[in-house]
Amino acid sequence: MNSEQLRKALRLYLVMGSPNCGGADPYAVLEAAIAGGITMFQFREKGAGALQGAAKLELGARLRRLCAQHAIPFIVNDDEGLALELEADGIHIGQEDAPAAAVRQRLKNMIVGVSAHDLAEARSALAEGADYLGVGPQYATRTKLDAREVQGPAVIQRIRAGGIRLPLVGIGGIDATNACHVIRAGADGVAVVSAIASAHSPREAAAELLRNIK
Ligand code: 3NM
Repeated sequence: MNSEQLRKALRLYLVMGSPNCGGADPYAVLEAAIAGGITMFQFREKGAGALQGAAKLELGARLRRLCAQHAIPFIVNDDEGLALELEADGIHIGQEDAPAAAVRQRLKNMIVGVSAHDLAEARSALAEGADYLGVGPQYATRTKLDAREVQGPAVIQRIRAGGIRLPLVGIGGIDATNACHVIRAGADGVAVVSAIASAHSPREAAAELLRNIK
């Protein structure tokens, strides 16, 4: 996938694992979200009640197949072994995870996404070979307990003004009411967890988000 294809795929990026689905079946949530129009998916099985070991692998494999059937890029959060095992399209790593340059080196053919919180981190991620950036938290979030201070879309403007043209998504507290501000600040797309995964209708939630960022 080239950079322009990746930019398009990042438009509406669902990030989730079973703890984010409020008791609903993650497979059904992903199926509905795909029907609603999500363009990329990240398997992030983290937090209280997250599956481990074989159960995590099994769920990942089912979600991976579903994405493949619909040509939705499948990204694994922060676990190189799992990304390889699931033949993921890519991996997403945070500032606290393995260094991006080493991951880039080991997973040559995968999409490598990196979380960046300011221009300096965006510059190092670019230098280390990141394919895209996740920038957050844009707004207050209850999904990631160790999220940093809310930055607002202004951080995306600063990263773009600093000359970083890498494909980029905003993340953190994004929903249908505020997604347009993230796009206007210079993001190629929005990454969301709860706005879709905990919605009464993930399909409608995805469709509404998409309408608001067109
Ligand atoms: N990363 P929700 S915020 C996974 O700031 C993640 O890097 C963040 O969840 C960051 O869409 C976040 O429910 C959670 O607010 C986003």
